[in-house]
Amino acid sequence: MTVFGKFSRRHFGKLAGLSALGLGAHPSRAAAAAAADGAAPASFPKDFVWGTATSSYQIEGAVNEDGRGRSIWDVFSHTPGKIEDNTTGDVANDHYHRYREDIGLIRDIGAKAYRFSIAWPRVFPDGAGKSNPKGLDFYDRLIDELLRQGIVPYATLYHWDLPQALEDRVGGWRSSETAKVFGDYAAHVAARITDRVSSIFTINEAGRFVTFGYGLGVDAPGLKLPDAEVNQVRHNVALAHGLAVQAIRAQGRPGTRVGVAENIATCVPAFDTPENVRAAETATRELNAGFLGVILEGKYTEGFLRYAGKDAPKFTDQELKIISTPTDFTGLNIYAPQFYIAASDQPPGWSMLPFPNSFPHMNSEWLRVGPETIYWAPRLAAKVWNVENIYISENGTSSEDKVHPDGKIYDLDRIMYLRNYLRQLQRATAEGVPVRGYFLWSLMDNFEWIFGYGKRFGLYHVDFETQRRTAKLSVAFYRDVVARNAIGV
Ligand code: BGP
Repeated sequence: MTVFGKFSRRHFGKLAGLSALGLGAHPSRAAAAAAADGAAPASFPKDFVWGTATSSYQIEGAVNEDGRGRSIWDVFSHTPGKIEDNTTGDVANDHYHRYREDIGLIRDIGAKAYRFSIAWPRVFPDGAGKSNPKGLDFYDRLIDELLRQGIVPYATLYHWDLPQALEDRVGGWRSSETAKVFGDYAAHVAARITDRVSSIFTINEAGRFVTFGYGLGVDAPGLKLPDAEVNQVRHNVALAHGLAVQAIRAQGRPGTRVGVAENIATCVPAFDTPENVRAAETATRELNAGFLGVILEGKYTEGFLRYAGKDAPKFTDQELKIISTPTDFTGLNIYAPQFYIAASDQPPGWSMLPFPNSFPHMNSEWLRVGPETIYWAPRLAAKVWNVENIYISENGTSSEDKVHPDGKIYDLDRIMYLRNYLRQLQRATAEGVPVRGYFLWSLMDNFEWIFGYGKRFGLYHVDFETQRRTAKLSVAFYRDVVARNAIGV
């Protein structure tokens, strides 16, 4: 009998009991075990960046001010039948005029970072050529005010508001000309703001706007193109990203950091076995091969090209080089589990399991609840592409958010969602997954694309009649997380 054999079940029970009290075994493991139960506070790494996020068309309004050109979302939202509640972003949160007050809301949360986007048609009303001298003035004011209030700006260059002029002239993202002029726009912005902004996201959620805008016709510009053209659109967007990275390196202040913000196709192991985890890794690589993969690997996977067949995008080696210009970080927008993956004996070695109808979702039907998604997505991305700096560039939920007779908004479902997702994010950081920061979508209710004002994602409630902002209960929740850099008590 070995010495280990002498340990009886009782001994084990005793050790387990001691560690549950935090007295025995390995102290940090005991804390981790308790944390997993939702009991003990679980800290995020020192210097973890806490922020909130918004985008230009969703909040700015002022669509006809200071020389702004039209975007594809102006045209789309004004087309009858496209937006659920027949609204537009014409006024939205009137943030163009109320940005000072809105930055005060961020400060009141205690968040030290803010991710906003720049409207390309404010800067180049025709998409290219002559810049609008007043175009970047607003962002100068915004950035200066953020810095004055102690908040670090993170700028996004493209959050879907393509200049309509480019759509009309060259077919928008259908043409590589749009990628080229996006590079020029990136250079122009970088030269102006990188003395004060050191982190820039190029493109937000290509995965969404390419498929929904150009394939399914649901988002602007509302096209239903055949697969070959959709694949070409996605390739052009990836090229735009690469050209922007190079332009920022050339025109920006040395040390400016740049990366993409993508709604990675989220693959979650159906349950945690080594086989399912390996299957989820392979699925993550293949299902993201058309955008994130080509950016991070410099090539389309064989699986992607085989699956696309004659519809595969046309590209050159030179383009692949540009697309995969090294970046400094990778932004992942994480809301819901998209695919539960299991290992399979059949090629390609993994399968997607069907969702039961009873799978729970939040107030937005597409927003299935799967807190573990925010653990697996960065972990798998780090493993598959070896990325070193990950930001959760968006995470959050809609909620019905009715104002209670006492004037308050008790968004307990949002708090439930955030509490569970942040637990899983903490688990990722504690295990060494290199997540450096988190941007909660969104700072305030806003124009939620095809849902208009019908879906509320904000930490702050907005009364769109009066433009009054009111903190929801989740502001108190998030403020506490940020202040303690931890989740749980
Ligand atoms: C992300 C977008 C955000 C935001 C959020 C909510 O995809 O980057 O801009 O809108 O989703 O989505 P939706 O309004 O479609 O419900």
